[in-house]
Amino acid sequence: MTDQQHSSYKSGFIAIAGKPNVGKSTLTNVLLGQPIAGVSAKPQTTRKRQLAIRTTDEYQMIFVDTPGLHHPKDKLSQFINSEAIFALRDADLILFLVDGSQKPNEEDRKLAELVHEAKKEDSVLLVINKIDLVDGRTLSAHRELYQALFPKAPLAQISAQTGKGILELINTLSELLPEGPQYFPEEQITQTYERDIAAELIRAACMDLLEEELPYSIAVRTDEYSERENGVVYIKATIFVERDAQKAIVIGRNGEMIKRIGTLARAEIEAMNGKKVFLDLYVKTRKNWKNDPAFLREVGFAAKSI
Ligand SMILES: Nc1nc2c(ncn2[C@@H]2O[C@H](COP(=O)(O)OP(=O)(O)OP(=O)(O)O)[C@@H](O)[C@H]2O)c(=O)[nH]1
Ligand SMILES: [Mg+2]
Repeated sequence: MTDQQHSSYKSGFIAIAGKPNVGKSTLTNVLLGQPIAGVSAKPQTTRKRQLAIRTTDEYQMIFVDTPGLHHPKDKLSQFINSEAIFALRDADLILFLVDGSQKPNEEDRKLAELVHEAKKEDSVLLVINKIDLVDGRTLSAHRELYQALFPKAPLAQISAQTGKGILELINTLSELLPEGPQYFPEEQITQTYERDIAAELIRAACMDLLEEELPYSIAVRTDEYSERENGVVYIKATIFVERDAQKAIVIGRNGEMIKRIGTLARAEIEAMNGKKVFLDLYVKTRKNWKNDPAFLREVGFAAKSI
């Protein structure tokens, strides 16, 4: 890098904020070009802040995928909300993501209020996602309602699923980024270890395949993550549930369900690390783990800053 380039280098933390299920983690993966964040069709998939670092000769964008804010019921939920709030507070830019296929609701409004309270309205970019799901007229009606939440914010419209609008979004972000240093080495794409990402991808597979409330009772711990001589990554992981009845469901009749979870998770992990993966999954019951601080630390919910 030349000195001249260096003086105008841009960088910053961009928090991807939004209510549960609007597509924050899908967008994070698209912006990075590979899966590092767990995605599922159910809300409240993401529990921890995760960085996705995109570095070029001109800029370094550090995206922070956040959990969608929701009503706290236990120690785990308190942790999840604080993760989102810290990310908002520390960000240079807030990418406020909404679901363009629906009108704004109370959750969108509450979150927008939090952003206003944090006096961050000048650093917000409003991004309307899921435009592949609606026709033009509905979209423009919804857009107006969302713009009322942030009247001064620049706007982008995307589909994180099809990739539409993503290049334009990146261009807009690069214009909004402040000048700054390259915080992370250029080959670093996240702050999380592959073994922790693997646990998140396994949990997201559980969330996608299991019905009703059960996914919210799940925690995943990677017990072993090692590369064998033949280049295959061996991963041993334990899926924790809250009750024995849930354990039976996760395993399924003749082990059918755990097999499906393993197949889906393995494909995602292989896309993440670019290697062949052997995945060895176990299921255990751990009563009331959501309120057990020692266990929460064990599965990575330590109150640490990024
Ligand atoms: N049709 C369509 N679906 C999308 C799009 N973006 C995301 N989705 C889907 O929306 C669902 C939720 O996506 P996530 O990325 O997990 O959402 P999130 O905002 O991270 O959710 P939480 O982590 O629970 O807060 C998944 O089923 C995605 O496949 C999009 O542009 N179009
Ligand atoms: Mg998410």
